[in-house]
Amino acid sequence: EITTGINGLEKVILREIHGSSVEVYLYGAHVTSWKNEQGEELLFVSSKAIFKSPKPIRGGIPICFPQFSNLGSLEQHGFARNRLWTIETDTPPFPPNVTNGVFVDLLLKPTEEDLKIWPHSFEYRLRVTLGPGGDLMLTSRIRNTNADGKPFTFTFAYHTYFSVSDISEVRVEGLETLDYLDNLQNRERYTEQGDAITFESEVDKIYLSTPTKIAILDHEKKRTFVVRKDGLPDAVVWNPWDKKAKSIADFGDEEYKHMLCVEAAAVEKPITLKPGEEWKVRQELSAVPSSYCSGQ
Ligand code: TA6
Repeated sequence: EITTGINGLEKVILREIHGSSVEVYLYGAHVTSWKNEQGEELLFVSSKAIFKSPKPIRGGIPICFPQFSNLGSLEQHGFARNRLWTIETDTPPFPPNVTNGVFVDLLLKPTEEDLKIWPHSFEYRLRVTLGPGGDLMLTSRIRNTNADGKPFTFTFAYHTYFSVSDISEVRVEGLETLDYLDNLQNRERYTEQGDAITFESEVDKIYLSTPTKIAILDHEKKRTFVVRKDGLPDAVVWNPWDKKAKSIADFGDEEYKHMLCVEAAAVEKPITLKPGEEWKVRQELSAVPSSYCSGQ
């Protein structure tokens, strides 16, 4: 269903017969809502989010392309998240055939303006799929359509903001003992300790060569988010905590307690595509009941 969202911005609502739903704005191809069959909101969107170009929406799943963070000359996290995407109906089939559930295909191509800041032609197709069990899958296909024979190189992340009851009672499993670049220490390389990650201060880490599956356990809700990713070797974990949150205008002062970003990404090894080449990646999110008790 295509409808008008905040500030007159168009959004698509995907509804699944058992009651789960997803909302994605054409602005930024930005998923802003993912609800389970009980109607619980699983993503965090700040109460101070500004739904107005050129500001990216604070929360949901920003698409970071063609640049993650400040790893290049573009604006922070690139420009795909503050561009107007279009709905594509006659999309070439997605391999693997991602068609179970309900989905919408969104397309982004660079404008003349974009080509001035990033002189490369591309077609970025994003398929947002809500599966029969309420899983949310994002599948990206990015093709180099340069007519000048030139390759291009980019970095990428699905900058997912999960909604959590209380960040101090959340654990992340799957990143133990991995190397990471610490954004709070000049992106120096460290090695993670041996047990699940917990949170008691600002965290901004790019974990490298991570496993396909990462789990985020919410104690109070007895719920585990599972991130399954394909083609995205890195994972960024971010919580601004109190001081940083206060310094971000579109972030409520206390909201850091109720969110955690775990971002499937390609950062350490930028991706290079030759003309005609296509890069296909995906992340699948599920929210399952878990018997996790904090302090285990
Ligand atoms: O993914 C973590 C990060 O790069 C942090 O360093 C912080 O800047 C966050 O993204 C939010 O960035 P944004 O541009 O959306 O405010």
